[in-house]
Amino acid sequence: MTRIHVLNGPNLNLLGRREPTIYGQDTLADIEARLIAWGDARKVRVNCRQSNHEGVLIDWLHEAAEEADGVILNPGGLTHTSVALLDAIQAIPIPVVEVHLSNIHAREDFRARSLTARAAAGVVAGFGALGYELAAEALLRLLTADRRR
Ligand code: CA2
Repeated sequence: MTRIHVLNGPNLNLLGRREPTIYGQDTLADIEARLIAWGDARKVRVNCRQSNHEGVLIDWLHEAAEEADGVILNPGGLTHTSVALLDAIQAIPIPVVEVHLSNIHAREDFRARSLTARAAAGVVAGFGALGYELAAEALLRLLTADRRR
């Protein structure tokens, strides 16, 4: 069975409760429930976690290398600042797909630069909550293609 870990970073626990015009009305629990249903329909085990702490996200990336086939990661604001998170993504041998609810290229200049994307297999941005399912689909195809080689 394919195993995907979905990791969400700082402040994403607030989704659906503040700033709905930027980040949409779905809560993180709504998004996670849809991803789990997506996985159930495809025999993919989806494990979802959120932390406001950089070090915890790094520990979870290391753990994913042992326990998952791939990762979907929304690093939140750490996207733009965290060399440590970039190092952790680079250090693990499984693909990481980066997701952003908003189109980070259409916002403030500082959001257009993603440090973490440098190590990502791909990036989905600007599709709101749907982006997580698009990322899951892309990751699954990547993993399936990998296995055929
Ligand atoms: O668009 C995204 O998914 C972001 O990763 C979200 C981050 C932001 O710093 C990135 O530039 C882009 C912010 C997450 C904060 O989430 C909130 C949700 C509701 C209310 C307040 C913050």
